[in-house]
Amino acid sequence: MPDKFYLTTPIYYVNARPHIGHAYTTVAADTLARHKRLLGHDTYFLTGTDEHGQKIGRSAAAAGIAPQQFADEVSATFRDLWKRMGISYDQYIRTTDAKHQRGVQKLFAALYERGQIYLDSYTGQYSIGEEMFIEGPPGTIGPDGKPTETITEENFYFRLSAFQKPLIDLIESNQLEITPEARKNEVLSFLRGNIAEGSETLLSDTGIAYVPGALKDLSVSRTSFDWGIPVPSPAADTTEQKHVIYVWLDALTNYMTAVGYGDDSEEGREMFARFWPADLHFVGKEIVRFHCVYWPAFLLAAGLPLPKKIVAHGWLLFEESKMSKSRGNIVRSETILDAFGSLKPDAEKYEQDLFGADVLRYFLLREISFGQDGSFSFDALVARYNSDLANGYGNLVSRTLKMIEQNFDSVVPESGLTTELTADITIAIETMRTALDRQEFTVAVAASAALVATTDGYLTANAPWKLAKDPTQRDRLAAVLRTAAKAIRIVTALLYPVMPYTASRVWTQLGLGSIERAAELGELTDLTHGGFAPNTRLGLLAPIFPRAEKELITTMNDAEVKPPATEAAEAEQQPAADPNTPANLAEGEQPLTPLSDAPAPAAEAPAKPDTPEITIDDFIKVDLRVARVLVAERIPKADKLLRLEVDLGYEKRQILAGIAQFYEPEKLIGRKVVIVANLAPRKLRGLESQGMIVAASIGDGTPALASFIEDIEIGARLK
Ligand code: ME8
Repeated sequence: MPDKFYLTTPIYYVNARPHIGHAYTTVAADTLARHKRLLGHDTYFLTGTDEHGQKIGRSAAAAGIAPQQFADEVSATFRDLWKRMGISYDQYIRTTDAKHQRGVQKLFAALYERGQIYLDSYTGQYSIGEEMFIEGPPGTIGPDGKPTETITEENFYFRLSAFQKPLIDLIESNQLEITPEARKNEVLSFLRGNIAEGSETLLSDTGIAYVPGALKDLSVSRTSFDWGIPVPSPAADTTEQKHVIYVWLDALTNYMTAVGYGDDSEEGREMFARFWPADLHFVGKEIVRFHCVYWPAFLLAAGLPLPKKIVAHGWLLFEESKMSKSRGNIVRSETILDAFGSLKPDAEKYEQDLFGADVLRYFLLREISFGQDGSFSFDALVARYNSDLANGYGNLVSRTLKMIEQNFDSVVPESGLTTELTADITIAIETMRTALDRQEFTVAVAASAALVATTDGYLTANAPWKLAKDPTQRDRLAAVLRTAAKAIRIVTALLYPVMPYTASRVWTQLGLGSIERAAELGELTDLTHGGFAPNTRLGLLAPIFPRAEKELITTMNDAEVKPPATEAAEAEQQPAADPNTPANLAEGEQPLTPLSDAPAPAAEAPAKPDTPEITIDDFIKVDLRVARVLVAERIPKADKLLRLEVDLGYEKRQILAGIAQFYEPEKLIGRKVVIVANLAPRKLRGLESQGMIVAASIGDGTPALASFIEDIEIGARLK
């Protein structure tokens, strides 16, 4: 009996309705859940909504309704969408559920009783969007691109600092597995701290140096608002103020409360023993730190088992930047369900939705390399649909089945089963299943597309339409069509976790009945066995993937009404730029005069600089452009340099910047910067630097990267 498999998506904030970024994670998890169920695992798939915290409280206030009602309404839009899309979750958890709140209070109390939480007071800069304290002067621009607010709070603190080495050891040894590797390294580099010249270091179990004390204790309660779970006794009895539990401690705990933590009934205890620890948490890359540092630390501190694996995917970009409501570059899944559903005018509404959902599922998993950022566009969606599904899989199914209908009276021919394509089929099964087990969705779906292409090639090479005209070739015709039908059966079973609705339609047309039933009976577990029973009669044939015309692109574009820029009320996750540590410049380079409105530290007025006057013609020679950091990494043996790859929209560049002592590379990824784009290239440490990053020089020369409050598109020129 295969093991149990418990997998989760992040629980989504209810400050805004879902967009296809949320669908992306959910679809990936749903596909994996279906795959695991097919293989017979005792699978449990959890999703839900994150409903507490200041961000939600403020959104509710802006909407003029009570937070609970606001959460109810937005949470329902997620559930409704998942229903339309046929998402097969086993539980939809809400952090306002009473059982969740009980579980969170139980964890808080357990941590307090174990001495892992203590009371202290703190004044600092608080990012409302990120729900976290940030180091920096007042008005620092937070990771969400908005100024922080000064907040003094008496808070409960969690002894996160005590878990620096245990976490490093667990992650380095893969007991806590993090993929992809880049995300694992990002977490490790955060945990190890900034190793500067002369800093005191210790060694992890695998012999890697880290800076002790780099991981600070974490504030885990708030008093400035009350939309959250109250801190329970006995901790609550030690303070006059009313504290609510930090929203991330609340939210992360959902993964346990969903499976019985905090439910002391026999049923609750059994469920917890059956499913905890989670086998896999899917997350977007911006919330890796919460899942790979805070969450395991809370669990270690409470003496509970850790999740086995955290898989972080990249971002869906639309019009070059991360899809988010505040940027107005949102694509809703509903737009795609409606548009593709319209290709099936005779189907019931729920079937139109499931069909549209399958198209979206296929596209997201096939087109966007899992783990990396990928651009979404309606053009690409329609192009991929037509090439892979209408012309590829759909056409293969319809031409094979039509020939069986015409030549064998709709009965899958029995004679002449050949061994042709057997090797290709075996490879497709192995590649697809191994890739799904590794969450390499792109590889998995490509394997099914490869088998479609091979089978198509097989038909073209054997030209059954010619064989059909020659009565002496009847056996050969039977063999060719049976072989093709066999390959289609396998492709369809393989695609079932990816496109459950269309796979079930093809399965019926193949005369195999209900694929859901076959799956339940375990008939899809070992695909090398089984097949067509004698005299299998095809079902009713009908086109599966009608061709999509160009107008569909216009329809979808028109459906996405862009909100005005002022509707930028929503805070969304960004790669955490470090607001405390501005920075830049290649080694030895002079910083330019500040070009951004980055806040200068409060100090006496600076002396007027004695720089020579230039004309506008001189200035215009400097080509300053906005670029996005795609890659940021340290350079071995160069303490000060970071190697960056930036995207200017029209091209990508490598830039070496002397900011390694001020910025952690992973915090720069995704950030927009200003570069001098027409600076002559030069070599530093054997690497070519193709430009320079612009920064203000503050205090004793600490650089602060130029940035904008507005969302500027990459490639934009500063003049
Ligand atoms: O972070 N591309 O909720 P959230 C890809 N409540 N994935 C995207 C995306 C995009 N453009 N936009 C969103 C939270 N996502 C917390 C989580 S978990 C204990 C608490 C997906 O509503 C992706 O999975 O901001 C990302 O991590 C998640 O939605 C963020 O959802």
